[in-house]
Amino acid sequence: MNALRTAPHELAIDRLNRLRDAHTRLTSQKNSEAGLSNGIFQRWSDPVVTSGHIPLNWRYDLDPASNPWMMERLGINAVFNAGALYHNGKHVLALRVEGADRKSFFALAQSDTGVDGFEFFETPVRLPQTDDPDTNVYDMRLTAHEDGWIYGLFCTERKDTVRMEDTSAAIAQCGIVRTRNLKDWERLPDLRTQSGQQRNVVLHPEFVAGKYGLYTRPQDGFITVGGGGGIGWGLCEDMADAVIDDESIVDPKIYHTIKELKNGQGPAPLKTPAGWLHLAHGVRNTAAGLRYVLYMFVTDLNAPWNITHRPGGHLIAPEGPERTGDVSNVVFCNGWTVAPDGDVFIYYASSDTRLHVATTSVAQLVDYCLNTPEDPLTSRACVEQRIALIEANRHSTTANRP
Ligand code: M1P
Repeated sequence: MNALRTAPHELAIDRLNRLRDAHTRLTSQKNSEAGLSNGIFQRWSDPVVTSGHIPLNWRYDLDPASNPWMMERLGINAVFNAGALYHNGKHVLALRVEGADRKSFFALAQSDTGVDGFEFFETPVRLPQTDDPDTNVYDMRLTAHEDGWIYGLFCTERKDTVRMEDTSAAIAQCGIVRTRNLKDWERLPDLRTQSGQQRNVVLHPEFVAGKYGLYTRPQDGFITVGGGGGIGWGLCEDMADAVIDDESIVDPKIYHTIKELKNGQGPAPLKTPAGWLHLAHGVRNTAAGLRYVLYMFVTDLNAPWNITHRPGGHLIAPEGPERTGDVSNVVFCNGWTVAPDGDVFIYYASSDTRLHVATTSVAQLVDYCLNTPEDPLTSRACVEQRIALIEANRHSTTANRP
């Protein structure tokens, strides 16, 4: 066997043609609604973006002379947790792309329909660095703020230098960038709070008493939130020097609920006449590991830290193939868009691997939030809730029609 044999030139050309065909087939595939919805949101048959959607020239050296086997040179492991914004008539995603080397970075892609046809910007985002460079960055939340900037708040992760002997010990904090055109990004200093670690920090889109409002998630450890946790709220004077002195928990984790272990704000909340609509993730522990689901709540229009409605249980939980991936049994969302007609596109990732969309409308989400009973926290009280529903149906003429 000749271990040093070279590939014939035709092999590279043939593989390149086949790769291009397969990529075009995947990226031009039309999406379709997946079955009968629950009336709250509609799932779609195909993920909207996967590792296979990443442009070929981001992964392959396309020159047969330097890549005779037409090998993938820089693999992509996963594409998930995307920030999102409806901007200039397009659904824009700030995707978390994870290379085969485990480092995540941000890539923007946009679509006219919001459910398929996402086209990537020419290159990934070249994120400006602070004096303390990021090791890893992920989960950007995009907020079009009333000050005129589009902010991107994301998790910046660095080695915990106090615990050098533990190679997995890390510190998570909130990095901040802003842009006006989604192409040129200005890096601002990281958010400073009283918490040793922060993740899932989200900027509220409007000023509150002349200040910037932020949803936070203080945590004691890198994975565990520890004794505190919950979704927090704080104000800061200036995003160019963002400091939160007072942080209070507005949505705590609660025993034997979908957010028993930890929770975190998803995208920036949506303003509606009924209040601010919030989407968040809740985590509980199981014998099979952590289970992440999505849930909603509503806050007061004039006091966006004050929860007025808490529909019980999850809105979206992992289903079917969504259940498996790099971190199985996870759905996570940090981006949604609203089209001018009030249609809402919820971009949720499954199992830290791929990105899906669920469609609904502001009207449906408001109805869901206002009319879904709160979690009454005990089995017995849950049974009473269900019997009340059964009783109401017994007396309803529509429900009893043959
Ligand atoms: O692996 C699941 C998720 O874990 C983290 O979220 P949280 O801090 O709320 O537990 C994040 O790393 C997120 O990116 C990831 O999807």
